[in-house]
Amino acid sequence: MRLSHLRLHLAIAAVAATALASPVTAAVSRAATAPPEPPPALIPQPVSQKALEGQEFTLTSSTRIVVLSEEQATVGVGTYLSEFLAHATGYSVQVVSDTEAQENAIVLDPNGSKELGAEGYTLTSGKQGVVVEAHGAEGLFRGVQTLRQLLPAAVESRTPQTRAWTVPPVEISDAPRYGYRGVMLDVARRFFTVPQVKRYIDQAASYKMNMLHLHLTDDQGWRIAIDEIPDLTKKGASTQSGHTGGTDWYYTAEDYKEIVSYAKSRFMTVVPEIDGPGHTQSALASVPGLNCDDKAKDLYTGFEVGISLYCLKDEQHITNVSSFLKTVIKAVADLTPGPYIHVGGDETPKDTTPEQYAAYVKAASDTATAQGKTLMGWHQLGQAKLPAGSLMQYWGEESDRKSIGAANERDKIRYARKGVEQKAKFVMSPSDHAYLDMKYDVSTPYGLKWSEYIPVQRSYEWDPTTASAKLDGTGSVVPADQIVGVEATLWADRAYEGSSALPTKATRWPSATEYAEYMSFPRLPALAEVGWTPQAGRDWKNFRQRLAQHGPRWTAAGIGYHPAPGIPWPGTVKTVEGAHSVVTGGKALDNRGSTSDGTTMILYAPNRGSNQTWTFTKQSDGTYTLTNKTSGKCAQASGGAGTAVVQRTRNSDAAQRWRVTERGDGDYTITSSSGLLLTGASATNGAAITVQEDTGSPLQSWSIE
Ligand code: TNX
Repeated sequence: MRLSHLRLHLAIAAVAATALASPVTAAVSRAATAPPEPPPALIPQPVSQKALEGQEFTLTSSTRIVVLSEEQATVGVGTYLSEFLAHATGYSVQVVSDTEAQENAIVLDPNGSKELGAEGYTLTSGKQGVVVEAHGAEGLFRGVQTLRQLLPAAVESRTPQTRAWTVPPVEISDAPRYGYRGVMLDVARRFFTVPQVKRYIDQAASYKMNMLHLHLTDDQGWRIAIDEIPDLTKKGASTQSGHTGGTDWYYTAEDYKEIVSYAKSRFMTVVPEIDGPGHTQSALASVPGLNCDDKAKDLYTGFEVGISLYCLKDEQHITNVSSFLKTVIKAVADLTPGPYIHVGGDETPKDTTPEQYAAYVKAASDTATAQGKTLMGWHQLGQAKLPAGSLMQYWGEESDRKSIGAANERDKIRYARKGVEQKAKFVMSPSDHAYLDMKYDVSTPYGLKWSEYIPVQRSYEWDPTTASAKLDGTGSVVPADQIVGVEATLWADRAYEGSSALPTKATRWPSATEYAEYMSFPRLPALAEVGWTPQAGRDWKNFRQRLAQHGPRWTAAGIGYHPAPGIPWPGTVKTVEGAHSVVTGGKALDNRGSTSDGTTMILYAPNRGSNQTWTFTKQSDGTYTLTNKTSGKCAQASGGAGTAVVQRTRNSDAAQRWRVTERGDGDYTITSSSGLLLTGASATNGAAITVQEDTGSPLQSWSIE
């Protein structure tokens, strides 16, 4: 083992060195004349990445995948890669187990140093081939996702394409920031079939997500068959939000096992959630003894939250609930190899007493613990006594953070604190960054906006270590050493068109996949990078460039993504002329919705509403007027440096004429007729807009979207 290990290192070094040294004339002369290739657009951004000199690797029909192990999981990564490549290349790339690296090969070496961690890897490519090295199969799988992104976008196609399959010469060394990087599907409000879940697993795994949280039960449906309680699915699975009459809107044990094993083949762990004591109408409608009057409730297909609660008012009913949970949680735990059982705990009705809540958490945690599982739940669980090592999922937002340190801290903050005191670990899912069911902006057909509109930039620009801190980043409620990762949650309460209102008979309901892809792409890749890449390695302007290059990959893969504004998607021609949002520091130029003359302009959370829509009209001198869609009035500098920008009825004043200049990073400066720059005072809601000398401030750099 030691020897072959050493030989292998030599082989890698040889590949790299040859790549560096090989004086192939064609490559050198091309390098001398052609502009340098842009660095490959990798998401998540690796920890370190270096372009090598020399030639690219070209995958051909004779390339082999050489796995330096006979272990099943490791060979499985080779087979996975071969099957993936077959679709677009049409090649059947042979997978062989061997003890040495070879040329014209993709070498998968699981014998790398332990220091790489379970998910870390290195990848070196050159003319001779590609070597991915990791400490075990999982790291190889993550590295293979990187290799996928080094190949041309067409490799994502499901049908054979004719073209050269090249990998640029690079050296990458990588490992994740966090060990828990999750996605959640709300299969309760909207049922996802097994193939739909598998498709989402593939998409999430391609961005190195490693946990799949299935929200299996809620008011609107119960989605997992429990042998001992057939009514749970016979009755409880017949509904979903807005719909009745389902006969197969649930997973049989076989279905669930199929999901678990498919996820495992993509190195994702399934986290099943059985929500309670609220969000339980589907159970209350199926099992009479869970209700205080021992009568089954009606099924629910509505759109509210906080409407239901297990009966926890007396010993008898606490016993009923406990034995129900024992049966359910044992059945689910038996089918789940992963360490976690998520028992919900969110949004109980207002009159729920602390005793009732505690009785639920005790019943749920006792049985989860008895099954050898780690308890997971929404942060509300912190208010009750938790077993050691529990995992909380924090979903507070900016308005909660504002209350930190005040006499009356919000519940979300108080409960998170109590979880922290009990030494729980945390997964961060702040609703105003990580909720994939929030609309991007006013024009998003699906989803909700109770937390915030979440444009791509907002899903990207946050740091888990300050997601529960005061707005200035201090006083974090959840300390960094108790954070294990992040999760992107795709709720499905409102998975229909026109979702700002309740649905009607005429409402169009997209397929679960159509909904999932539109809401997740491009935000899932953004959140994947939040979980994987060190904070210091992340930058929005750099990310949006890389993200744009993934559009063609999604098109090739048939992913129905949202071509969000503000991302320089290839093939789209950018014009300043026309209607735009104008964004700096993640906030948009906003006229406060005012129609009056003289109103001062501000920055506000982007929503692409008419108050934030500005029509740029080119003047004969090359400058532009900026006309607001709500008021029909033009942005005007009211005076010299430091004075406010206001809106005024269109006039011939030079103060309404703005010069728009590209900065070279995709953003613009917007300059008044007196040579002063449009400037935001701070990246906060309500911040003033003035004209200022060029100070180099990032709030003088505008994205015209
Ligand atoms: C709140 S956040 C919920 C869900 C809804 C979601 C909609 C949380 C733990 N519970 O029941 O689906 O908002 O955005």
